[in-house]
Amino acid sequence: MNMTQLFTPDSPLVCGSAGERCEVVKFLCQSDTQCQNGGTCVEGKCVCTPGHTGLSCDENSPYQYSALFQNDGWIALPKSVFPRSAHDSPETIEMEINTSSSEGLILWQGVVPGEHGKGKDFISLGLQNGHLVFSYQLGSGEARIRSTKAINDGEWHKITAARVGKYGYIQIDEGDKQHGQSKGPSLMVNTKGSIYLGGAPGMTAMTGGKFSSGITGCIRNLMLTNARPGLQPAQAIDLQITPV
Ligand SMILES: [Ca+2]
Repeated sequence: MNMTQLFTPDSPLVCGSAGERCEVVKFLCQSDTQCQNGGTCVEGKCVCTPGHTGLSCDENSPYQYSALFQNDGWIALPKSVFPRSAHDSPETIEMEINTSSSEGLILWQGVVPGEHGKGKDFISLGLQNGHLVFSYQLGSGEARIRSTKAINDGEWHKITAARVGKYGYIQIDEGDKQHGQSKGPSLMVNTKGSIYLGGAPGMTAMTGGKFSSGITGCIRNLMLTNARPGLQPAQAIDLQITPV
């Protein structure tokens, strides 16, 4: 590694009571230039770009941050990758997508396979007539937020979908945000199922008839974050994660 090793007197180490100096060798970055391959230095820690890992982002990552979907193929991610805490903590879905599909399921979390999803809590991203639709049901009525522009032009687009309780918005490529909200008093999304990308098993039943096809295209750099104190900066999710 081509970097400075810093001594950090305030690192979390149990020290003796005799007042001896307690030090541990630990890498702490101080600027982005210490993080290789385009990584950024956030609070002393290198946050690596996709495909790189290690304390200074100098190692190639064994993880897969992009996936190609076709013929109703899908990926299941364990629900633990998207933890939910309080009803008032913001949760954010970010990804880049490249598709020519006009209709289809991009992301779904709701019931477990075999259960019918009609009327049950869910959170979803999909395409309708080429437009992105962010939809969720918290228990007392759905929210449906649709992008003003179509995104199925075969180019890469960055998608952000965020929600705090019943209030949500979507944003495409740093453009204007479209806001919306769900009805009624419910604030929590209560979902037991895995997070499905690109499609889902038994899609029509699972989605309560909302989707009958997946998308054809690529998704990369998926990030699912739930703001809680002490949460690390967002990292892209490994799309080779073992299905559950
Ligand atoms: Ca609920």
